[in-house]
Amino acid sequence: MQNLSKPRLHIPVPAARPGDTPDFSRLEIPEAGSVRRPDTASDPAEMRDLAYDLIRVLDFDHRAVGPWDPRLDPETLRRALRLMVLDRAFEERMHQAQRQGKTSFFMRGLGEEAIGIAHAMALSDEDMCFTSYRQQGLLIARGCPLIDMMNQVYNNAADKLHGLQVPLHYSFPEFGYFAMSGNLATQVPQAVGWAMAAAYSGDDRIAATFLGDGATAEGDFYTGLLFASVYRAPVIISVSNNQWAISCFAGIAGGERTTFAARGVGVGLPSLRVDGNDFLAVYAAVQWAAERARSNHGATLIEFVTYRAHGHSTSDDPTRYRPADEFAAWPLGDPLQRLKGHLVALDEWSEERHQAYEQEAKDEVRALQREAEAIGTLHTGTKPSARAMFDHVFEESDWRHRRQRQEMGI
Ligand SMILES: Cc1ncc(C[n+]2csc(CCOP(=O)(O)OP(=O)(O)O)c2C)c(N)n1
Ligand SMILES: [Mg+2]
Repeated sequence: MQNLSKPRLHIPVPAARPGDTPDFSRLEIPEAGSVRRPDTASDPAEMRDLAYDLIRVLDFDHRAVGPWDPRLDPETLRRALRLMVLDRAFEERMHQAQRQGKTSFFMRGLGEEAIGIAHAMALSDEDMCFTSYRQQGLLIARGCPLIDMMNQVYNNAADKLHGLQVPLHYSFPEFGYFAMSGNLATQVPQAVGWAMAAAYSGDDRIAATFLGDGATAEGDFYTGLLFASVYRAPVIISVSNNQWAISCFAGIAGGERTTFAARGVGVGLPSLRVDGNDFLAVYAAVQWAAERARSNHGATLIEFVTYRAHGHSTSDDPTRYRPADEFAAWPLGDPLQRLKGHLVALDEWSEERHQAYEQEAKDEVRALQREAEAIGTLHTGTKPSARAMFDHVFEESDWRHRRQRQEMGI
């Protein structure tokens, strides 16, 4: 037998590299309001089309249209916008602090703020979240004190995690924020298992978990999806497809031939694909999935199509692998500007109010930052004691730890 043409590997390559004109022509953007909204009790087999479509509510004229419009009142919309502004101000300052050598590492969710914040607002505060590192807005929206987050980023003496975790790998169980796992996608089986345990023990809370497009390539993601589907676990699995996994474009994780939402179709999960930069669409999709989970119809997979506007982390230089002006060319825009545009069009917000609130948010963050830095930063002030390495990890101390502690004299 002779092959007609020899098998050759296909290596996906991004549409544009540094110096090229950004090219997002592969992204099909349907009209806002054009995607149907099935009943939350629908059979997943009858809604497979939604995994390949794109749910949008805000059109490019700042109007909210179509069946997914969650019809939020202006005060709720203003709250969402203020949270996005505050989140952005917080992340910007912490990023700057890293550049000044005050912490070792930081990551931003610039351009993806709608996702964490809309989840916090559409879920109940008691629902348990298993996040990746780009949903800091979720914690802010749940009222976690910014100073506690800063102290963790600085790993200073007031860090509630005693310097045991990488900066911004928070753990705030009191805000329904499970200890963040740095190993990609491991949070998916954790969330699914938690949701299974909650359902099994008659707890009516649900779980939500977040991962990136790149992390979907991990086996943990598929294992989690399967368990979530088989046992109808009350969990929402949210994929932020921000087009990049550090320097690998989403095609390397399989985003070239099909959608990330389509991964759920194979295991029989209802799967939605949503404009992640449209706060209203994100809110509506999470609300839909939460209602489904609470009414015993099980899990939902949601892909949020968005763009990672900043570098992956402070250890990354995106100018080495993508055009510098890609975010400006991103066809789904900036989530903060889109929500602001909507509120202004409704005559419920103005440029003056926006500037005033931006200033207020920056001042608040700056004042808290001074407080946190007075306690300590990476190289200044008081630090968690070295002994903390042995405490807070295991419930009961092991003989090896005792010996190591003796060796260190602490
Ligand atoms: C199991 C595992 N493999 C690799 C890494 C290193 N790593 C950290 S973030 C990252 C890229 C993740 O990209 P994506 O899932 O798209 O999320 P994003 O950073 O874009 O939000 C990689 C490879 C890791 N932390 N864990
Ligand atoms: Mg990514």
